Amino acid sequence: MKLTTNQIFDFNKHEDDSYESEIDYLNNKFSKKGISVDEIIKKLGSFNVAIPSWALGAGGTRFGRFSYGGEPSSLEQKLDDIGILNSLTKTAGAVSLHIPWDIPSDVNAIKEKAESHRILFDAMNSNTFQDQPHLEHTYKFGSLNSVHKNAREQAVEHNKEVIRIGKELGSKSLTVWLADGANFPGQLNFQTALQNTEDSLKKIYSDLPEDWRMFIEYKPYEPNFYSTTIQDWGTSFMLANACGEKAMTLVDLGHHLPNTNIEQIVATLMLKGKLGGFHFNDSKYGDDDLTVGSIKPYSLFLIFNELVYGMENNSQNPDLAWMIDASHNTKDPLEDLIQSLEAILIAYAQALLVDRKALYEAQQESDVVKCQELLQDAYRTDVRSLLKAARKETNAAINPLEAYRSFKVRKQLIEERGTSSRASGL
Ligand code: LRH
Ligand code: MN
Ligand code: MN
Repeated sequence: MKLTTNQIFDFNKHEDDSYESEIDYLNNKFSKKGISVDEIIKKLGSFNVAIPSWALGAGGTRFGRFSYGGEPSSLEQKLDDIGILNSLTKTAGAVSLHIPWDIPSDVNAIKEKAESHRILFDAMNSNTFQDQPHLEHTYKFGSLNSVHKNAREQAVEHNKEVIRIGKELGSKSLTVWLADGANFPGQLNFQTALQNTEDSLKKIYSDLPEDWRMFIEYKPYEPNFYSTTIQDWGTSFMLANACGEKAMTLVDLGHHLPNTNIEQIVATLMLKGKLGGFHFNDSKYGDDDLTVGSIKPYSLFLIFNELVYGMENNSQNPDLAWMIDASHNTKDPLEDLIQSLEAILIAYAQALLVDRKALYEAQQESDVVKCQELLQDAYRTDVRSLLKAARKETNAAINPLEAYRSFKVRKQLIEERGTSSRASGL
């Protein structure tokens, strides 16, 4: 199924337009501080986040998986789902594919399908954390870090193959996340594992086209519970530096130990021009992959505060690749993604409202109270009217979640695809 511009237009006609007076209020309040609400609306309208192909089906845990019905069972259908999200929000104009979960059988047909929904191919994800039926060597004890040369070579080859597929699709980046590590002390020689990883990454990097980037994702634990070879941003940063200019660190919000100051990591990486990409999600305990902004919205705001500062001040850091990396068991996956997109834009809008000039002055005077007040003044502003205005201007649905429900999208998807279709992925 596909949502048409006319359907969205008709939906918007019946929406309450009282948000416009809220914008007048915000305009009044913030123009006095030299902050243009119109500029913010423009920035929100042009913000785009890639949707991971594995978030379109119901996720699961090792204890079970509960299907939602109407799940996409092919890459084409996944693109159709993202098309729906993009028509509703105009913020989801890209997909991030995972190979081999999403190997296109007919590249041209996939490209055509993506074009018909105006979807671009964002970062390609390689997968050396699972064995595949046709593979000769197992990744049970590691891939790029393996003590077995054959497994390392196979994993390097796989990443090169992902680059080849990505080139055909028009992608410009590769994300490498490794599960490599150890479950028990003594299992691995840490130094050899790190050195093998570096050498393998350099081999992959040598195949990277000039206009591509390679993102190195870190994670402290899971599936290995004693050590992970690329465990933190420092290790990723070090490896990216060893590879070269086109290699950068990717921050996944769920890949930190509790209470890690992620916003400070963002600031450090942007200062050094090495923040490449972002995986948005939220968590209470570990890599929970919950809906963005559902647990710690203030942290998300503080992270965006650093991202906005970096985007305005760090020309040494290239444009960031934004992606959602969330999936779970109990919500309609498309509704969940709409909520995540909303939370991202809210945090972004609030960060754009920070009075940076006043903050700079308060910092120079070490006025700690004022500094906090300035950040919280932005955070406590209800910016949802700005999102609505941005959506109206881009011909998206003013209220995407309501529109999704009023169009009965899930019901139609279930009618088309059945209740037992199964999306590939986690
Ligand atoms: C690992 C991860 C990584 C994978 C995805 C499926 O936890 O965040 O980005 O590619 O999940
Ligand atoms: Mn991730
Ligand atoms: Mn993860």
